[in-house]
Amino acid sequence: MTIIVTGGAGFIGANFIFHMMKAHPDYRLVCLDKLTYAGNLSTLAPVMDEPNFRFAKLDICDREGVYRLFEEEHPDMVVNFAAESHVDRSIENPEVFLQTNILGTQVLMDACRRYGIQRYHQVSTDEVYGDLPLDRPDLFFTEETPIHTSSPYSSSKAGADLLVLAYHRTYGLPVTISRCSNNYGPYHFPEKLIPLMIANALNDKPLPVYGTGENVRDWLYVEDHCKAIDLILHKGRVGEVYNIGGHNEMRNIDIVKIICKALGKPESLITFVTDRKGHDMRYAIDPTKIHNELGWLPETKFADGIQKTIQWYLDNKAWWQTIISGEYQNYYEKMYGNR
Ligand code: NAD
Ligand code: TDX
Repeated sequence: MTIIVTGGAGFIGANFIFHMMKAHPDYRLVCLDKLTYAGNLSTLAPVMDEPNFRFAKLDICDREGVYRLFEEEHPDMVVNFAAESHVDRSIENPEVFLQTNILGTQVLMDACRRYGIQRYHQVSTDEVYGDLPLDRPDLFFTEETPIHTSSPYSSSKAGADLLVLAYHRTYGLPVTISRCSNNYGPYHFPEKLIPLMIANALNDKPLPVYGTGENVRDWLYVEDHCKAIDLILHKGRVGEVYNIGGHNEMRNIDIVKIICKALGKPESLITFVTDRKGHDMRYAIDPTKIHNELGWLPETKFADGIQKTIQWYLDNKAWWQTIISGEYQNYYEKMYGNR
């Protein structure tokens, strides 16, 4: 079995490669990644020299390059993690989100049609469902919830999802889609909430909470997400969408306070800053379908996962400090300089 994993030098893709190398040592894994600002080859160092692993630096929008890779590797499956993934960046510059997230998905699926494939899996997000009100804790996103996006990022992911389902219906492409809630864990890029707050707290810098910090996200440990995708690839029904989430809703402000406490830092570092434009209030996944059909359940409780994650950032300072000192610094100034 050969699997092309796109975006495998990013947060979830890299964790997925590590999971698959361990769970299926007889598989060949080919990581296709453009290495944008969010891709980090050093993350893949532990598997780089494995005989059943290959890294190919490639843009998913590069049709010729993608076709060439398919001719060389004859993949049985493609798992598409490659995407522009940061909502704040999509508000600043939507275009690259449409290019990579929609047109790149099309190129990958065209390659699958041309060369044949057992499965094309699209890694999507709960953000395609829009948001839920804070005063309706009884409401959750199911796979039937209408698509109702808020940001250029979520719109581009929803566009890709619709295209994936259209390729299934029109061309019979054997697709599956997973829509997961917010992930956290090792190798999370330090522009996202949890790693940003850990890094800032360790540097005694202000902790910029958007708006009042009451927005709710449904957090899942990244390894649980990877296991769910593995299950969908092997046991999921073609043409189906599966929601992934662990019923772990938390307010942003409470997450930041947990991080302060774990690191022994004062809550006075918390600084409320201008809210994100169009900021979604609450995400909450109903994972009944994947539980009933595939027997998936999250294994890591948030209380344990967040401590493991904080410890990982303490033990791997070189990984995130290199990122923060580079191109990311310019971005940081632009986003937070006058906020
Ligand atoms: P990330 O930003 O950490 O990594 C994205 C990876 O894709 C990087 O390695 C980058 O170099 C690569 N990439 C970007 N554009 C590319 C292109 N044109 N060609 C090839 N490679 C390209 O993202 P992540 O947080 O790991 O998210 C992975 C996927 O999971 C995304 O599709 C995202 O929408 C989805 N998702 C993320 C979360 C989350 O909480 N992070 C939750 C649900 C779904
Ligand atoms: O500095 C910050 N301060 C802050 O209050 C940052 C970076 C974020 N926030 C808030 C915004 C959100 O309510 O924290 C929450 C989480 O923000 P992000 O980490 O940017 O994640 P989110 O916007 O929820 O999107 C994430 O989950 C769904 C991923 O980045 C997406 O790729 C995924 O689809």
